[in-house]
Amino acid sequence: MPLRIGITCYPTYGGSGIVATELGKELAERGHRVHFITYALPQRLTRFHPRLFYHEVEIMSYPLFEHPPYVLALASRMAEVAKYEKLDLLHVHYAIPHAAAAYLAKKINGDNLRVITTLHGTDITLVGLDHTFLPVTRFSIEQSDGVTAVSRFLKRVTLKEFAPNTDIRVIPNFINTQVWRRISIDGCRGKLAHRGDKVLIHVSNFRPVKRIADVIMIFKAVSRKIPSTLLLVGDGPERSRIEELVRKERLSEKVQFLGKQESVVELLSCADLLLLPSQTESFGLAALEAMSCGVPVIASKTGGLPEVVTHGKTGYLHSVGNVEAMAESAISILKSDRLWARMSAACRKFAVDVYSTERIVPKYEKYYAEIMNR
Ligand code: GMT
Repeated sequence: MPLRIGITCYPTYGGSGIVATELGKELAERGHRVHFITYALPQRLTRFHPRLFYHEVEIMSYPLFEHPPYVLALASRMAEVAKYEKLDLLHVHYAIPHAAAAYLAKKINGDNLRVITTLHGTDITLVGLDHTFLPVTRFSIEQSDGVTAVSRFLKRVTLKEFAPNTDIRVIPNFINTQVWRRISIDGCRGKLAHRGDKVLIHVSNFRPVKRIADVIMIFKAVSRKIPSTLLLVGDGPERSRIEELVRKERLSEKVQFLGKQESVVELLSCADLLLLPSQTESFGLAALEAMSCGVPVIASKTGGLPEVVTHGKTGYLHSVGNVEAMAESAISILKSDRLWARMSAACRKFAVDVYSTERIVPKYEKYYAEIMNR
């Protein structure tokens, strides 16, 4: 049965907003009416669809408000949209502060509205555990009618750290494998790298948790053995520190800072290997995007990454900070065309078979139906 669904997420940064937006688009394709309720237009909400709507959350400024009360503005907008668009459920992505706002909206609307919270990562592993947020985070998770986590790892951590008296369903992230596929782009490598170079790539929001200094040191070791170029895609607080490191290590000729990019598929299509040596990742959407484009991954054996990357088959996993082992694994893939081709094919197959939109989105629909019937 088609539902009327409100979706709230962080619209501009991070994987949780991307997943929420892709989910909303896919649900609209499948006949549901989807209302995004966010403070800015979600990054990936780029085309018109007759069943997709966007409601901006306006935040009033007033001299007394040193910190404008966003949660209240969001809850008010959620309550309004729920009432006038007759929403069946609100699906919020990233618990803080969205689950608390949804709880308020539900109370305003007289409890008929169902609330589903999807946990994405640092809302649990980092921010949510901070004592300034913990009681509200636990409360709003427990008050949600349904809770999902994007990996088995994240479910485990949530149960351990928060011990909420609620069930958590694992519904992993997904990828549109028709869009995220290796495309052939004439001369792309020639424009980005020296002739004959292997191309390594890292895509992130340049936060400390990504350990980009490790990316640089892995690349340094690789480039000593194999002519190669490193593409750094994205931007964030670590950028200038990493630029400094690249200059210090005399790698400027071989490392390209591309900043934020729209066409990541094109860049991945020119790449031979993705480096993702993060401190932690609840899932690692960047790894899945690369794999869907046939790019093997070298990553940390941490968090949910082992649920995405299979050691020895679609890439290699090593303990956090083990730069030497990661560099050795990278070299072993890059120096053998046969191994690369086998891994590249396995990456694509895994993305299609396990994490494609077609596999995962029906799990959300089934879960919605369960929650509506409860
Ligand atoms: O914690 C973040 O980095 C932000 C968060 C987000 O909202 O983008 O990322 C998390 O959610 C992604 C989508 O589910 C996951 O792919 C990332 O692994 C996860 N990040 C971390 O756990 C560090």
